[in-house]
Amino acid sequence: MLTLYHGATAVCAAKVRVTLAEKGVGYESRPINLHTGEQFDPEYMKLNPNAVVPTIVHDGRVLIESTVINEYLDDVFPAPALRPADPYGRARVRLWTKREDAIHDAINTMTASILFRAELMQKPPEERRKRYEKIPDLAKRAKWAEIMDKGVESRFVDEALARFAKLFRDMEKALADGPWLTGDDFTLADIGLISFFYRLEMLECAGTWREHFPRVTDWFERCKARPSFKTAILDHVPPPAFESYRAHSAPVRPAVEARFREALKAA
Ligand SMILES: N[C@@H](CCC(=O)N[C@@H](CS)C(=O)NCC(=O)O)C(=O)O
Repeated sequence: MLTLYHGATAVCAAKVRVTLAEKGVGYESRPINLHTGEQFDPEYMKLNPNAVVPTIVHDGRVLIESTVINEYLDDVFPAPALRPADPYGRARVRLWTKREDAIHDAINTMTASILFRAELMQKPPEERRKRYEKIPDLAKRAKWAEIMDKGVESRFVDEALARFAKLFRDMEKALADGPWLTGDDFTLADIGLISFFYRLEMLECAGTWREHFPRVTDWFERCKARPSFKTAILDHVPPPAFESYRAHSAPVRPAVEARFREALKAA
């Protein structure tokens, strides 16, 4: 029995849903509403003390951290394999998945500064602070406080854009050797980045990757053509979310894109 605690648009949870979909593994769905703060429910935090999704419970055993969960799922549901059998091949996959926390942090910076901030600014300061004062990780809490104050002018946005620029360059290079990040086979390396790219697309930010990185652009189209993209990502995003993401990003998009071009020069 497999239970997945996840959020509809939560990109880390989507990583796990893609793996489950690729393997055809069903699960009991436990949605956690991140907007209303269900992640801070003490009962949920007994499972995931970081107050984040995803969490799985498999045969009574709890596991957190999307990258670790994906490796676990690949071990316990071996077909189809999402990592090569040989140690060197597995290490090459891990070189990509190791970066996912840093890239996720950058994705979170963009979403928080463009979308969450706009939503929270409509609330009184006291209520606004409550949203992030419960975050257990102090560095993440400080980042949220700065983003609420400065929005896309925050230094965290420049750091995020620099991470994307470096990632896109590295991906473009790697994709010269095959359709997927580690060569001929679709692996956890690819899975770990799909929902992040989709978030960037929804926010329409750093979208100039399409101008500069044709192989990355084609790679993302290949990812979207897989049935798992629809069942694990698209089907979970409520249509109003698209409108909301686009509407909030429109006013800041030109400035963000300009700074992304600067980041590309330095990457
Ligand atoms: N490193 C963690 C990150 C999990 C994470 O931050 N999840 C986000 C959604 S993508 C979340 O639950 N955020 C809730 C919050 O920040 O309050 C993982 O990969 O599982």
